[in-house]
Amino acid sequence: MPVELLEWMGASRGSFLVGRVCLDEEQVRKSLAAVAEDYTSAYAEYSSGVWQSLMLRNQTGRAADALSREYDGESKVTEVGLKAPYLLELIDANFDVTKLKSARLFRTAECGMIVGHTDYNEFKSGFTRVHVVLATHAGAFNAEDRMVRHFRAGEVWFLDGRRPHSAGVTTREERVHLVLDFDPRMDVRDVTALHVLEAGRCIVPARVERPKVSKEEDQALRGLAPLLSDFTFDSIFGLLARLHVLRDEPVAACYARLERLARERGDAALVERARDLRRRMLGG
Ligand code: YCP
Ligand code: CO
Repeated sequence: MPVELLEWMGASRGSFLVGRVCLDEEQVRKSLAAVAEDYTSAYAEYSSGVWQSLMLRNQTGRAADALSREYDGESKVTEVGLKAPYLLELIDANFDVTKLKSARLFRTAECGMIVGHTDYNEFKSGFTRVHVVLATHAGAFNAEDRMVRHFRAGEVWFLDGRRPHSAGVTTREERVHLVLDFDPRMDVRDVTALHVLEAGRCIVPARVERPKVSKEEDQALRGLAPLLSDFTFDSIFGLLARLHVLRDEPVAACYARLERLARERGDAALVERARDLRRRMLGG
């Protein structure tokens, strides 16, 4: 493998706003309604509450192949993709579909989220990943490292999956992203149409500022240790996993907090369960 490619693969640039697409809101609404029953539970182990995905294009053209895959060659439209022609056209009009490996919808609602994780741990190279915001509202967030952002409708983002990140909604209302995985050797700017890059030039990303965790809050969270058990594990983790959305701390801090509670509880099996969860979400 050429040195440049190796270096590039190891490099992590952080996510950034790439551009903007024009959306026909009525058409978006129709497409999302047409596929509303087709979401799968793929990657449910990463979710806390409602977070779902579905395949519009992938290697096989079968939506039931709901996990992402590295492969050579071009993607095929799935039977679910055929129900949302506007979204297929949106992709064709704004991106280089010949370099596209998959097109998915990521949906989150009902105060659900995808918890802090890194992508591509199971892959050799991963992908050049782009998010296009189709339907959103003020309660939708995308977090990365110590930063929380609000992505607006039509915005096109390069998502750096190698940094710990989370996403979700703080209200019941749904948020849907179109997620495009391109050949990892491609730079995001080379798979995105010029008019999309141009349209994004003057957009200032929306950041969400949060107060620090207060001493009282920190103590209250640590006070949960006696209540931690197999029974409460997911519920307590669900709270810790949401903390960085409300308070200024890194996405990945939830795992250290959870492990600390398990240690204070004095339960070796719970400590191992916390460590195992961290490894599965963050890799390594
Ligand atoms: C993926 N990674 O990269 C998945 C999506 C979170 C983990 C869900 O396709
Ligand atoms: Co991810």
